[in-house]
Amino acid sequence: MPSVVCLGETMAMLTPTGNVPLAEATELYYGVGGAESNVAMGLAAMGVEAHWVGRTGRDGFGTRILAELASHGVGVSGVEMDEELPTGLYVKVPAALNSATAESSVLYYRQGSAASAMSPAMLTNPAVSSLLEAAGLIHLSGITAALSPGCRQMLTAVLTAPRHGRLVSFDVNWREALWRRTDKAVLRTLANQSDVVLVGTDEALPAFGTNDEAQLRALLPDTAVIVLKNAASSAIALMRDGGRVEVPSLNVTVLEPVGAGDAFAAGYLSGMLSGLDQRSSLRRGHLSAACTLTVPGDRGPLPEAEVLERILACSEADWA
Ligand code: KDG
Repeated sequence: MPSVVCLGETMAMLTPTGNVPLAEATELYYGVGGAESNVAMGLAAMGVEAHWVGRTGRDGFGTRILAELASHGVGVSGVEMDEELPTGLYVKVPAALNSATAESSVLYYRQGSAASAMSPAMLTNPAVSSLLEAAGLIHLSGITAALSPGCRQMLTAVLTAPRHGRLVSFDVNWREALWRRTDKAVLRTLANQSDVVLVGTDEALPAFGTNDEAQLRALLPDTAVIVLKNAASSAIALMRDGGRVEVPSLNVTVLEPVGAGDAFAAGYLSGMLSGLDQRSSLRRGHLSAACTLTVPGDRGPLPEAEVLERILACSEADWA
């Protein structure tokens, strides 16, 4: 199976333990989080050779991130550690504590981070360029586009370089807090240069100005597919040629939603890379997302391979 490079920022993550508000917390759980590296870990768990490429500070957080990713089987040979700039940090305030919104909220401490200094220059680092050249798929996200002008230029450089059959997937990963001062029009351009675009129905409107299926399809180049995810009900693969495949979501009790989109991406992309059709790839996406939705962390463990195959073989009527 082809290897995958997931390119973006990974941060240290802190979250209160014991279901108390941040202001009263005395203990914080310390982990790592980043949309693209979550996808890399999800892919590695499914047997895909996956690499995370990005930048951290040469600090304890950076060292922890590298160790954590490596322990999940993700390649980190293309990671740069900045001697001066710090690793980004985010604080996750779990859903149960946000009674007003019933959604997890995040506080970012990533402005001026080592990853925000990514630019096209990083692609010329020999360790990075060799991974990119060998990859069958490069996975990007809209988060990176919001980090800095250099990050946007780097995404453009990846997307406009000769592909030689290499695919690019782009998860919009709309993060309201990151787009307040940046023109989001770039997201349409990036989607238009990608082979697979993943977007939530709740993200499509702020990111693209529409959640109409025909208009979303029109954003894509001829050969591309856009996967429109409505977390609670279904995921729909929309092909540029008019094809449409819809698969209902699994009915699970959601404990904590952060990371489920990344898990979906990992499941869907692993299906695609294994040569599965859209329906089977979407089912893999849902199953992988369900494993994350039902745990408090950003990543849930997958069932054993044999159980996974049995669930995937069930009829869709049995999924609900
Ligand atoms: O998708 C999960 C991510 O939101 C989380 O891991 C942190 O990458 C992150 C971000 O920018 O919000």
